[in-house]
Amino acid sequence: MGKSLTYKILESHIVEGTLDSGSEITIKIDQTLTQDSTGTMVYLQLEAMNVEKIKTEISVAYIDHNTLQTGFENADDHAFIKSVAQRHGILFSKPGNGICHQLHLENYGKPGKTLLGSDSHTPTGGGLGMIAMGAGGLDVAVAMAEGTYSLIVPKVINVKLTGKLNPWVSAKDIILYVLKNLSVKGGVGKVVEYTGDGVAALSVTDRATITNMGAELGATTSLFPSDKNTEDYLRSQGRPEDYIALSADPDATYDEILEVNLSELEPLAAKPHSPDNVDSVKNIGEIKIDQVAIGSCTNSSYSDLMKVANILKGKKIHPDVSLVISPGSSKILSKMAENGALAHMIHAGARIIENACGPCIGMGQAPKSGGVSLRSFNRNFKGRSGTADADVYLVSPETAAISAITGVLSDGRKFGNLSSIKDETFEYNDNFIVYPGIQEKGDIPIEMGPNIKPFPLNKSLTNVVQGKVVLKTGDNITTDDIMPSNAKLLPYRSNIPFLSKYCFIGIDEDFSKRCDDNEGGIIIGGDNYGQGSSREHAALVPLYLGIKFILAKSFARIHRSNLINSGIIPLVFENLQDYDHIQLLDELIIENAIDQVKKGKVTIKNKTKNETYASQSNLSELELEMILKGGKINTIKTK
Ligand code: MIC
Ligand code: SF4
Repeated sequence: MGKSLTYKILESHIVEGTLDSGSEITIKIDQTLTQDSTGTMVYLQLEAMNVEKIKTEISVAYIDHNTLQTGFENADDHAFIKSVAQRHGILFSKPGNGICHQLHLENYGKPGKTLLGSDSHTPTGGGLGMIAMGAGGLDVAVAMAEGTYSLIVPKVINVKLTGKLNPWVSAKDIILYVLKNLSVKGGVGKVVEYTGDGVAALSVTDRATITNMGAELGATTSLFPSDKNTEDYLRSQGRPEDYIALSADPDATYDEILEVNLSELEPLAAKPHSPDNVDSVKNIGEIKIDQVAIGSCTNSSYSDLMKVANILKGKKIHPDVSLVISPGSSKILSKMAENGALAHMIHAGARIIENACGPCIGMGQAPKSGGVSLRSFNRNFKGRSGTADADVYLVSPETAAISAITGVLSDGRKFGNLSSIKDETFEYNDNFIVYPGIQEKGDIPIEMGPNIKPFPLNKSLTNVVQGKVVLKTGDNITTDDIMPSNAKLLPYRSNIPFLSKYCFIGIDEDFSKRCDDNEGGIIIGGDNYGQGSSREHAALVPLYLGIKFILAKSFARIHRSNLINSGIIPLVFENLQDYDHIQLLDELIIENAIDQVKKGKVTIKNKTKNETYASQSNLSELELEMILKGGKINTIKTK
C-alpha cells in the first residue's frame, strides 16, 4: 500500500511509537522558530529548563509581532530574546527583517524536514514540502531542549488539484474554497496533503499561502510535494543545495479526499467574522470599503506584492480608501525598491508600513468605527483588527488591490488580464541576523526588563476538583476571544498578571473579577473551543485566574495542548445536550478526580441542579502524566 508524503516524513523522524492513526508518537524536530509575542514565554521556559545547548539543527528567534515600541516593554522583550538566543545557540532575526513565516520559507525551510514553531501559521513551511507545525511555546522550548515533539498520529486529507487557475484567481481563492468546504474545524486531528496535476502551476509562495491558511481549518499542518518549482524557489533564494524531490506514492491511501478543479474557481472572500464564511466576490456584490490592507504571513511574498504593484501602476487609490501595504521581508522590500515597484505603490497613494505582522494582529491601522476593511490576511475574527464593530473581509492581494482603486469590493475579471510576474533571484543578505555568541554560557548575561514577570505554575491534581461556572461560551471561541491581542495588550505578553484583567474582555467584561470573587472556577465551552492562535497565554492567564477545568463540546488542537501543558483538564461532554443544562455560577464537583481522569471517563456533579454529566478526558499517556503532575514544567522537573 502506497504512503502519503505526510507519513513518509513522519516515519523518517519517529523516535518512539508507531505510525497508526490515533496513537501517540514522538518525532525528531529538525528546526524551530519563535516570534516575539509568544517568544518571551518560550525563552523563560527554556531558561527554567537549564539547558546548555539546543538540540535542533537550526532554531531562529524572529521579532515581527511587537514592533511598535510605544513604551519600553517591546524593546525590553527584544533584548531579552536576543540575550537568550546568544546564550543557547539560536539565530536572532532583528525587527525590520520581516514576518517569521515568510523569512523562514526564504532562508531556512527545507523539504523533508520537521519544523515546530510557537505560532499557529508555522505550516507555511509546508509549501516547501516540510512537516511544519504550530505549537504552544512550552512545546517549542522542549523541542529545542530535547530535539523532540509528541503528537497523536493525524489522519490525512488529500486535496487533489486539477485544472489551472484563471486570471484574477489565485492561491488565496484555493484555500478560501477549501475552508468553505471543510470549515474552521474540518482539519482538527488531520494533515491536509495537496496532490494532483494542478500542483505544478503553483509556485512555492502560492503553496505557502495555502498551507499557511490551513491553520484556519484547525489542521495539524498542510503540505505540498517538493518538485521542480521547489528547486527553482530554493535556487532563487541562493540555496539550491537544500533541494530534494519528495512526493506521495502514486497509490498512496488517504482518509478523505477533496477534489478541486482550479479552472472552475472564481475570486472569493471570507465575510465577517470567520475565515470559513466564504462566498464569491460576485455574489457579495460591490460593497463600499474604507480600508484595504495587503500583507501578513499569508500574502506578502514577492510575487503577491509585484502583482499588486502592477495593478496600482499609473492608478490612484479611491479617495475614501486607505491602502496599507506591509511587505513580508526586507529582501522583498529592497527588491521592490530596486525595480521601481515600490514607487508605483507610493505614487498610487499606498501607505507603506514596516515589514511585520502589523495590522494583522491589531498593531496599528485599526479601521474607523463600523468601517469595512478588505485584507489579504488569514483571520477576520470580530475585534481582531482593533475596532470592535469593523467588518473585515479576507481576499486575495489581486482583489484587494483592484478594490482599493474602485472603492468597492471588485471582481478583477471585469478589468482585463493581469501581467505575469517575472521570477527574480535574490541576493543573499543576512545583515538582519545576529548569530549566537561564541562565549561560554555563563558569560552571556540575560537581559530582563521590569515588564517580564514569571509565568504561573499549577499544582498536582487533587482528588476533589470543584468550583463555580464562571463563564459559558458558544461555539468556535478563538484565542483572540480568550486573551485578546491588540496594540494596547500585546506589549504585555511577558506579564501574565497584567493580562489577566483583560481575559475574555470582549465577551464578558466581568470575567476576570468573577474569577477573583470565586477563587477561580470552571469554563463551559462549545465546539472547537480555543481555535486560532498558538498563544499559550490563553491557557496561562486562565491558570493564573484559578480555572480548574474546561468542559466543552470539542477543543482546537494547539489550545488543548496548551491547557494540558498548564495542567488544566480539557474535558469533553459525552452527551452534548448536557451543555444546555449548565448555567453561570452553577457549582460543579469532580470526586475521585485522580482515578477518574486516569480511567478517561469523568463524572461531573452539578450541586446546584442536582444533576450529573458524563465526560471524557481522552488523554494520551504523556498528557495524563502532565495533568496528574500539574503541567509540563512540573513533569519535566520530576524527571
Ligand atoms: C496570530 O496570528 O494570531 C498570532 C498573533 O500570530 C498568533 C501568535 C500569538 O498570539 O502571539 C498565532 O497565530 O499563533
Ligand atoms: Fe503575524 Fe498575522 Fe501571520 Fe499571525 S497571522 S504570524 S499576526 S502576520
